[in-house]
Amino acid sequence: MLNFNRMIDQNVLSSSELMKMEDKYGAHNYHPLEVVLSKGKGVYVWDVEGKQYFDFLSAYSAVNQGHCHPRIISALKDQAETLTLTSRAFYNDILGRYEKYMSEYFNYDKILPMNTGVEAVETALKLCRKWAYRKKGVAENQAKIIFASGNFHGRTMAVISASVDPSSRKGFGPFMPGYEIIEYNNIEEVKKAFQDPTVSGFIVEPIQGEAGVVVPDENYLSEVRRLCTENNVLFIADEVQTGIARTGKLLATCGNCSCTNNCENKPEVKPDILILGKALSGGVFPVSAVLADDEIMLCIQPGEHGSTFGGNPLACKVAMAALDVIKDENLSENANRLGIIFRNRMNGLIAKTDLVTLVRGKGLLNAIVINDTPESKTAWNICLALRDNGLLAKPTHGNIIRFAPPLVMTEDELNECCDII
Ligand code: IF1
Repeated sequence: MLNFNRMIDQNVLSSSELMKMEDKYGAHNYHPLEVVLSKGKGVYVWDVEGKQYFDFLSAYSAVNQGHCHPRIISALKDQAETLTLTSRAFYNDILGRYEKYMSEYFNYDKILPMNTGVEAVETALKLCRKWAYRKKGVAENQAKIIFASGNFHGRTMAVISASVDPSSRKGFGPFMPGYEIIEYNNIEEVKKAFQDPTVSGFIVEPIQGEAGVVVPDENYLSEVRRLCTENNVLFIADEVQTGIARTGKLLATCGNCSCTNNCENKPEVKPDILILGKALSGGVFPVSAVLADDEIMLCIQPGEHGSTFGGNPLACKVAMAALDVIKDENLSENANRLGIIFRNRMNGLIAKTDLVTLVRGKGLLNAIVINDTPESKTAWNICLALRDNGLLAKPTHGNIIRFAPPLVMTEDELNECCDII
């Protein structure tokens, strides 16, 4: 059908014409894989020439519910024709409902709604500093926040100040003071860092996405939780990528949220501040959120933080539909079950070839490590070959390929993807 359109509509541009247009008129802040997408539905995307692919990246885990999920799209359409934005200068009839929905869904007193993941991370960092001065009693401007090396929390100045990745940080100085960076998945370093009484928060990804899907030891997060409680330090979980069922549970920290997964919830792992984004909207609209209980959340008073689009009615309706889909379609269980199948299939592959040395991940957030140097083009070339065989994925750092399909995938579709890989 798409090819037919091309014959009759002269305005249709080819992939190469469109890539040239982006190159000429767009900033060169990305180096995309050479494929030009024009349609998405469920686990599939199509390029402008009409070729179909499995999407094995899910827009970096933003389309967990699959591309253009009908329930989310109809929520978008309905609200878009009614009221899209009031600003927070006035109340509206959607925000309160959304705030109640989110507080009950994730079991926190309150939510502060934002738009992008990094805005939610910044909001969490500001909340942590406010709490340090108003509740913990740290001297003004002395609050310290601990980050884990290998972290990725977004691209703003305050956040890249904590990055150890030269491509995120080099040439953007001077950097934000008041940070300390410790080794990820090293509980001794947490203990040491917490000796400093000005330390007020520890922000950490339950699984490090951009670092190459690095899964910490089984007891790492519960130990972090225990040490944060003991030392009066806020446990800040960045679940922008790992949240919303991606790792086989509603949250990778599996706080005692209201999900019906009856997974072995360890209430003691519940973060003090929870950061969500990406799939919170099913990839339909930028929606992010920070959740916390009153003792922390009320440290920000009227006029001390905000955003033009934060909590807009359109975003709220889309997010509620996106979370309904997660629950109604049991996407956490599906991700958990398919993730086990996927890793078994990859381990079968590893046994047969020395090109792949390792598969790691949880749920449907996985990565394989290619047996070559990070500087080599091998992982990139493998992704080009995957593309030519109908599956889209992209390397993270050099020799690591992340695999993160939409959570609505069926077992047959997953096996078909494993056959392609
Ligand atoms: C890019 C990947 C990178 C995130 C976590 C906050 C944010 C992200 C754990 C900020 C965003 C995106 C950004 C995008 C590529 C992608 C990414 F890991 F997901 F693949 F970069 F690490 N916390 N991750 O992963 O959210 O402001 O982007 O909405 O910047 O290239 P954002």
